[in-house]
Amino acid sequence: MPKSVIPALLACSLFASQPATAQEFESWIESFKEEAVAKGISAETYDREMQSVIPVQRVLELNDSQPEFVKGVWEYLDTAVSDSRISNGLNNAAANSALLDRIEEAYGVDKEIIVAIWGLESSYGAIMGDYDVLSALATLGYEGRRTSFGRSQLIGALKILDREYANRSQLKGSWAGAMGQTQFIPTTYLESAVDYDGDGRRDLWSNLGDVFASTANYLSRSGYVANEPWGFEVTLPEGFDYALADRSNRQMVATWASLGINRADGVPLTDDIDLNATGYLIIPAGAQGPAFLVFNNFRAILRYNNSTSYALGIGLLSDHIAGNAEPIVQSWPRGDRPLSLSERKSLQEALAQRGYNPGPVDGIIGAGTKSALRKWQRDQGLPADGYASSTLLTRLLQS
Ligand SMILES: [Ca+2]
Repeated sequence: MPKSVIPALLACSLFASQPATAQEFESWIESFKEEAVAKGISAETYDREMQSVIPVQRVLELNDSQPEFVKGVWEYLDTAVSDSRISNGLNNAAANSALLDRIEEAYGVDKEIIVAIWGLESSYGAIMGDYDVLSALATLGYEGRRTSFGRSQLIGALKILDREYANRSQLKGSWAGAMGQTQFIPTTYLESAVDYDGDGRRDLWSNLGDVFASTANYLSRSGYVANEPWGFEVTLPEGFDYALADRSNRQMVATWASLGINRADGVPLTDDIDLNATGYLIIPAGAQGPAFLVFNNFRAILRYNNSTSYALGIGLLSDHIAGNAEPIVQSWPRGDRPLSLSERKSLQEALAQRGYNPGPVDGIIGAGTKSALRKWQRDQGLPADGYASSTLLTRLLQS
């Protein structure tokens, strides 16, 4: 086989100002072969598939970008659980009800959750990404802040081809290598994708049996249990200690009930639920917004995408698809907004200047910053929710 060659035109357009870099990319593709072969990729597959791989400028740009502004969780949910996504979800669930019933039964994963993930990941198969996955992952693996991710996923993508689970022409996805109707990265695909219809292929692009079964299988492996709630909105009593609303603070339903927490829809917290089930509280927009008590299935959804907004979007959308959605009672603080990256750094600097130790000034609101913020809030007589909003920053800077 010929050595890997970057088509000259594309290489020029990408590295026009850095002619040496195209050569370096090509050399890297050649040198990476040894690692790929050591990890079980046949030399034939590597040579055949990697000769057409090219670096993708847009992938480099997206990999480098750190967004300055963040959406409020309510803005995210406006899109994630929009009227059109709900009605499309109901239509798609109805059109595939027999298949979804079989897969729900086989995997022990509620079909509404599968449909909600399908809806958020690709708008029910409409938007799957059309990057050549090998090129996108080779670009990430070559340089930048995700080389380790890019390289391991590139090996995974090559394994998919080596084992003939899918064709190269099918291997399209997002700029970060997420593929098909429920956006599996290659290693997840290898671990959890299922050939449900038994044709020898794990077709996450066009076979809905494979798509739904793979998603259910992944959730099941992540600890999902059928017929248990993902969570629901709750009301907190006057004077509640918001520091208890923390992912690490998992308590039994009976304990939360004893603290005066109720379901927002008026149903007693202890009705129709295992009192020993453990859950934690989330307040995604701080004390001014709604609170939710979430359970093990919420954590399984987080294994799909480790974002509270995402998991909440899946849970709420699934309730609509199941036909048992309750309106959110407490309103979101739409008049306020989350902090931008530079404002988050200002917050950390201001806390440090005032003797509260938020850790490094990196713009990441982690446990250290939240803890420092809560201490400052307590000293100010404010609810200690650790939520960094625009209003709070203004008040902090004036203190
Ligand atoms: Ca199949």
